[in-house]
Amino acid sequence: DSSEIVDIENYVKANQVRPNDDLFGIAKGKNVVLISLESTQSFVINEKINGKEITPFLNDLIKDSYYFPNFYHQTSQGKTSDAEFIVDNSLFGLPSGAVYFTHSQNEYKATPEILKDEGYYSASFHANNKSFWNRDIMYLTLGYDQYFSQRYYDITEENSVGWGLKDIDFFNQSADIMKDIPQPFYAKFITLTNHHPFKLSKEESYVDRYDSGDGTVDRFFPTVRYMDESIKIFFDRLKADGLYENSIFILYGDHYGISENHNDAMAKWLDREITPFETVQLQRVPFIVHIPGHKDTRVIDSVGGQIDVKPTILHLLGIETTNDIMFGTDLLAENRESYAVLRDGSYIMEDYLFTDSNCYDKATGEITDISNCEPYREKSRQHLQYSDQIIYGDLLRFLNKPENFKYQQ
Ligand code: GP9
Ligand code: MN
Repeated sequence: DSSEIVDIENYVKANQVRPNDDLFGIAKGKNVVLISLESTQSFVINEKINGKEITPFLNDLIKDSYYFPNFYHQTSQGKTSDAEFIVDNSLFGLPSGAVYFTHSQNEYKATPEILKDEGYYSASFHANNKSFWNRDIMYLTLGYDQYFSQRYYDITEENSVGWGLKDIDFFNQSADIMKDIPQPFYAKFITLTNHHPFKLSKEESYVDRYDSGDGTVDRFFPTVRYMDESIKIFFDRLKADGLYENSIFILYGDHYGISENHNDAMAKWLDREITPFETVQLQRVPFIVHIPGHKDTRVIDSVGGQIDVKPTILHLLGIETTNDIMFGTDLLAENRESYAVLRDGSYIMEDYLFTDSNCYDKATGEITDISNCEPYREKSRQHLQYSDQIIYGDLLRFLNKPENFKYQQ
């Protein structure tokens, strides 16, 4: 009932972290270009296959950005849609099923809705059927003004592979569409070529396949490389079209591409056994914040996750979040705790990692005394439980309609 939200609100307010004074509002009024990197895990960043970089463009971009090597995806069965949900709401997806399907009629206060009040227009660009993951319905709920789905793209057999339109064609056609959208905008681009089964012709591959003998893992490298190229082309287009300077760029990996079924091939790639500890570490996905013209760029090692993206973006745009119910904290805030909890209850601290009822020392990857993981045990349980309670009970409706809601009943 409505009293539940009071406890949660008190908890969230007591745990808020002050934004970074130097960075708050640094991108005020700028466009936001949000790019979902399909199935991209951090283990490909700054690595080579047969002497060639797997992500040359992202590797360069990182040098001119804030880059977070210890950023985790927090998705579950809702995959890409869970990532979208977490990023836009700073709430977790559900322990099973996809919140995009099961709770699309709830009240939320997602980033597009918040930005609408600041004069922003929001759109999502993705060349798949509009109802996939129930996006057409959920985007309306989340406050998107427009969904440029499959039917807005010219898709032929020639320019398609695997799940659909190839990323290079997707970004080229998206850039055409962008010439006509209002500014400032919050625009999300969901890539697709680097999706299982990672199909791509040899002629279009910029790097070799890996040679583990596990086809899924072997094909993953060329499709990641292809996606990297598509983003380079997109950036070049935005520069040519005069949109680059006026925008900030937020890139995130949506979820793992290589499941635990491929541990043997991954052990070969990493040259070590895939223990439960390594499995959690493999849930790291790239997170890059690129602000054109901004000179303070660095690698930020602290632990974070998709839940932290919303406050990070809003604070860069100079928007206060003190009245929002969020379970993440601004990744650029100075007093932020280095921490992330995954949907399965695993959690990662600065020096320790909890998974599968064991506490691991991150420096060695060895099991250590469980008491080392104790400090974040309750918090981890609480965050997931509160977030679920909000979604199952549609509790944000009590906050979004303050005129109908009395705190003291
Ligand atoms: C489909 C794309 C991929 O539209 O988002 O979905 P996934 O299987 O990764 O959730
Ligand atoms: Mn995906």
